Amino acid sequence: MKTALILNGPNLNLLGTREPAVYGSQTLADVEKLCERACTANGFALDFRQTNHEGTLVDWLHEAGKLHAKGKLAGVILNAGAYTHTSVALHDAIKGTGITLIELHISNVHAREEFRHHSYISPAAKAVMAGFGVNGYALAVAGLAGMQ
Ligand code: CA2
Repeated sequence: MKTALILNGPNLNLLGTREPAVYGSQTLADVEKLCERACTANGFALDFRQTNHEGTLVDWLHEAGKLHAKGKLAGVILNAGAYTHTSVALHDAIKGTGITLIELHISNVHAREEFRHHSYISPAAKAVMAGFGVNGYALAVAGLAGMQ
């Protein structure tokens, strides 16, 4: 069974505690449960993580590259949070790994502040999902299944 690696970046540990109008009222633990169900339904093992540190995300993407090389990775779903809009390091880490990566945002970043319109992740991603709320995670898992 291949693994779906779902990576969450800075401040996503605060999900459900503030800004419910933008991000909904479900917590990150709720999102993990939703992802468990979606992965079971699609025949994936789930590895679900969150960090507030850019370098840790880079390390996890390198780990994903090694898993991919061994044929054990279905793909990565990455909500890089605010690093989406700033991080050349994440762009570089994704490029060249050969991994299938779906960029995910809970909110529709294009309907928000201009600084959220640019993504360093998009040019290195296979697909981009934004604006479906936390249900976007389940949709992305189904999308990943369709890419196998
Ligand atoms: O819409 C998304 O998923 C974002 O990736 C979320 C990031 C934001 O910087 C991106 O532009 C879009 C922010 C995550 C912070 O999440 C919070 C949730 C609740 C309370 C405070 C922050």
